[in-house]
Amino acid sequence: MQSYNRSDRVAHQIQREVSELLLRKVKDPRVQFVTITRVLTSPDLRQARVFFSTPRMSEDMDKDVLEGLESAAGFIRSSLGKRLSMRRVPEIEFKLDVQYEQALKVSDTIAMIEREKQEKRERESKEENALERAVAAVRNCRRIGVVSHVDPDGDSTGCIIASLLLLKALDKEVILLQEQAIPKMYEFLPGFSLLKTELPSSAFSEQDDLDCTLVLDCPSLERASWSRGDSYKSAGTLINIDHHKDNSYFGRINLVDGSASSAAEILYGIIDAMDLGDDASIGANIYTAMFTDTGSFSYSNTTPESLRIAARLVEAGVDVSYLARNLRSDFTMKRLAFLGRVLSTVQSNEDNSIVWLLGTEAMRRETGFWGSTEQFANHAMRIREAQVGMLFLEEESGKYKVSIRSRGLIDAGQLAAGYGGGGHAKAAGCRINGSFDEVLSGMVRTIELGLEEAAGSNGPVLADRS
Ligand SMILES: [Mn+2]
Repeated sequence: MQSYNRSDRVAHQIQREVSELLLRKVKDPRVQFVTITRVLTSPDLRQARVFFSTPRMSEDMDKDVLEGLESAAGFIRSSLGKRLSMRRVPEIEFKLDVQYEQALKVSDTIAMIEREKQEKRERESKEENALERAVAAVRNCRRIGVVSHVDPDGDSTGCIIASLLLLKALDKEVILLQEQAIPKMYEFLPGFSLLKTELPSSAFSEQDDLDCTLVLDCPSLERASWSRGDSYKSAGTLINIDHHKDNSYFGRINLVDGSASSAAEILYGIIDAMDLGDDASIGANIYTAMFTDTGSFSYSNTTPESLRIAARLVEAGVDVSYLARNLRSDFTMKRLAFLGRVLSTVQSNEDNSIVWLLGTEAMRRETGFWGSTEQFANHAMRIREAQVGMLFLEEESGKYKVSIRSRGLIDAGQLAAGYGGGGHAKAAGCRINGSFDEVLSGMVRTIELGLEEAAGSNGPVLADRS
């Protein structure tokens, strides 16, 4: 476990440190504009090959840079020794990164083409007035399909039910193409029963073409939960309603806005254009979708526009406390009892920058709760000073599942990767074997080193575990 990816990590650190030293400490003008592109270390960590790239064009000048680097190597190595706290600092060899220089030229061109394409699509969808076209398409169709993404969440659920209510009101023949069932926790939503009464798509043959289909909250067609395989070929005019920034504009009509809080916020534009913007049942579904995708109107995607729509929905009679109660109060008695045990274990390091919780098998048995502990780790982050929060969940004796949360100074995904896990910068996880005390002290030490390092740098970091 200790040696997992160690040389990668050391290489990464050397890259960062050498870049930093060149930027701040080495005054030689020859190395002024050098970029350290990557570092390879030998498995025994005795040698490090440091690749660099330079914006200068001629080979003569590359030689100049190399000489500059080589004359600074001694200084860099001794500085590394102090900054990395390694017993033995690797020998350093500098090398021009030819691959990188070529890749740079190619990737610049590709990025430029992609950017132009994306801008063109965005322009087109605005120029052709996508909202008007979508409204006309829905108004003129007879049979219409509705689908959202796999693993439906609050946004997809709200969008689907709001669409069903809208289309029923317009007297359309609606086909629910969603393969995966909508989670039962949303059964409090007005219109939830339509999910059962609407004709399931299985009642239709492949030949029953649809006039048009609403594809909701899906960045691409691959993400859609189609119940008929790739039968979207018979799905008619695809109306793509989405807020993912990486949306592929797969629709005939694309109502895509990466700055919208939710797909529901965009769908509301169609609903309002159909004069149903003040319908409280539809509104409850739109509100629920916005509420969940904005973390109860608390994430940075909460815009003036989303709050304006929310205000209109409240005016229309949407009962916000009823919805919030149903969305938030989703615990069973056993789950809450188990959470209580877990919370009572809370501990932290000296300055509360690292906070951890523990759930044991014994607690499971005592409370009879064996279900999901999703979101439990978030409670550690309720300590204001906490930079990193962790939940250690005993899966069997000597085996722990660790959920990690980070405010951003430490890259949680990288930290987890150091232990064979993975995830995102702010939420990640891994599995660890060993005695709890040992596992814990190892991780706390690693994070403390990282936090120390972060205090003197400006990006997320992860300290070496040696
Ligand atoms: Mn969404």
